[in-house]
Amino acid sequence: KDHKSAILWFTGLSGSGKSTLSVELEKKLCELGAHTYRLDGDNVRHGLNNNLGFSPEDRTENIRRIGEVSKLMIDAGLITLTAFISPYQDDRNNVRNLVEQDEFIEIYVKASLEECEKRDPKGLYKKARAGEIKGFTGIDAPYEEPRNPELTIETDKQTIEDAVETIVTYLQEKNYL
Ligand code: GGZ
Repeated sequence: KDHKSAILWFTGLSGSGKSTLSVELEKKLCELGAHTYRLDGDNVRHGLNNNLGFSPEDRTENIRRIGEVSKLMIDAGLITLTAFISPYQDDRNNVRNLVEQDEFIEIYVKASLEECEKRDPKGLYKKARAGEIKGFTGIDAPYEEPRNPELTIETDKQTIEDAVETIVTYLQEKNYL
């Protein structure tokens, strides 16, 4: 089945649920016959971007490269799902401006810092609080909330299943699928 290509750009704090949501959404899109590719820390920060850390400059460069790769994937006709904190509004806007207006869908995966810290799946917040990690997003590095995201998903109020449904419905109503 034919579909439009687009970037589904998930942004949010560490532990907000970006990866989980993008994995589950990709499964659903696949079932619906869409051609997708998912970019996340595991396949990008360990490869293409393995020379980058978490300074503001490196985060900006991380997002810039991911944006350029996502743009190539648009040319390939894919729906690309990206799951990165992408804490800076300017960096996200720069990616938005790389592609056509309707090709960039910013999805704010929103959960309170308190909730993310409680989940702490990798124990990183604990380390950041203990001063063992410096410049951790939400603790001693900024997260700029999206000002005009196409969608906001509140993962402390909505199940992943419901969130997937919300996004699929959005894509269908806007004729992406
Ligand atoms: C934030 C960090 C940091 C610092 C390592 N700050 O929960 P995770 O582990 O899997 O997700 C976080 C991931 C963030 O990488 P991104 O490429 O998404 O960041 S950005 O968009 O800002 O470039 C976390 C881990 O890497 N991590 N150190 N200091 N997250």
